[in-house]
Amino acid sequence: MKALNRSFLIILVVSVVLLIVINRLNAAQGFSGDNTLTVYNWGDYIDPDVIQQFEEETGITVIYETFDSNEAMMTKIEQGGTTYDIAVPSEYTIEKMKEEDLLFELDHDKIPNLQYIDDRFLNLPFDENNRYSTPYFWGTVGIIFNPELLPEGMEITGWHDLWDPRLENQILLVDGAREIIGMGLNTLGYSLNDTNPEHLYETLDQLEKLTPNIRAIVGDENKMLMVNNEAAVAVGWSGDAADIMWENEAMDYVVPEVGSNLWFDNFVIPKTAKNIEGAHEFINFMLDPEISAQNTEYVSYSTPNKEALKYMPEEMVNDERFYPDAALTDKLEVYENLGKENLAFYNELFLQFKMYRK
Ligand code: SPD
Repeated sequence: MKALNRSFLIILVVSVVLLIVINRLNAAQGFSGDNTLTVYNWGDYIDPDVIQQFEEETGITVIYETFDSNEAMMTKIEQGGTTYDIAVPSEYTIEKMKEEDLLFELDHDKIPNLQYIDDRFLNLPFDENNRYSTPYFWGTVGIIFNPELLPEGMEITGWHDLWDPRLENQILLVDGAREIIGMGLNTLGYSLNDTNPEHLYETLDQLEKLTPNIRAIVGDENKMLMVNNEAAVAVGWSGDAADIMWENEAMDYVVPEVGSNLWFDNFVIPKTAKNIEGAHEFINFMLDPEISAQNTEYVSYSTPNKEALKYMPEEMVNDERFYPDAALTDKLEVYENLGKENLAFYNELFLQFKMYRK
C-alpha cells in the first residue's frame, strides 16, 4: 500500500513538473492558449501591478513582450511565427495593419468600458468607429530640457534652438524615423507627412548639420540620461518628459508651435491572436477608470479616459504641457500612413543620418 502511495506521489510530482515546464516553454515561444494572453507593448508602458491585478482577477497568465518602434512591432507580426493577442500600434501603423489585413475587428459588446473614453479620442480618421482599435495613451513630440544645464541666457522655444552651437554634444534624440525626419521637416517649414524627395533630401542635410550637438540617439534610456544630467536637452515623447520631471522638477518641456506631432497609441487584436476572448477582457480591464488612473500615474503618459482623470492628482491633469488644449493640438499634425515606399524612404534617410554620425 505504502509503495503504491509512493509511486502515485512520484507520478503526481513528475506530472506537475512536466506541466510547469511545458507551460514555461510555451510562454517562452509566445504560444497563447485559453489561459494565457500574450501582450506586445512598447517598453516602459504599463504598470506591472496592473498586469498582476488582471491575472488575479481573471486567472489568465500574461506573457509580456516589448518593442521600441512601430516598425519593429509590425515587422515581427508580419513575419509570422508569433501569437500576440494584443499589440499597441500608433495611428499610422494601424492604417497599415488594416491595409494588410493583420487585425481582427473588435466586439464592442465585450468592451463596455469604452464608454469612459473622451469623444475627442474616438472615431478618429485612422480607424472609423473604432472598428479595430481602442485608445490607450496619447501625446506629443517635443523638447525636454534642463534649464540648469543650458548655457547662460539660452532659452528653448522651438526646433531651431537645437542647432545652436552652444549645445555641442548636449542633445539626445529619440530613435524614431518618423519623429526625427518629422522634426527636420517641421524645422524647414514642411509638413511632417511630406513625401517630396527634394524636401526630404533637404531635411537630411539639415539633420546632418545637427550632428555636432547630438550626444546620442536613444530609446527609453533617454529618461535615465536626462535625470542623471548626462545631457541638457532631449527630443522625445511627452510622457517621457513628464516622467523626467517627476524625478527633477527643474526640467521643462516645450512643443514647438511651428509644428510637431500629435500621436495616439491604441490596443488592437492582431490576427496572430489565439485568445480573442481574453484579449477583449484585457482591453476592457485596461479601460476601467480606476485601473487606467493607476496605470497613467505609473506610466506618466496622457490618458484619453475622461473618467480616469477624476482619480488622478490634480497637478497631473491640469498640467497643460501634457494635457494641452485644442489651441495647441490644432497646430499639430498626426502621422499619416505614407505607404510602403515612402516609409521605406524615410527609414533609409534616417539610417543615412545615423551612419553619418559615426
Ligand atoms: N516608452 C513608451 C513610449 C511609447 C510612445 N509611443 C509613442 C508613439 C509615437 N508615434
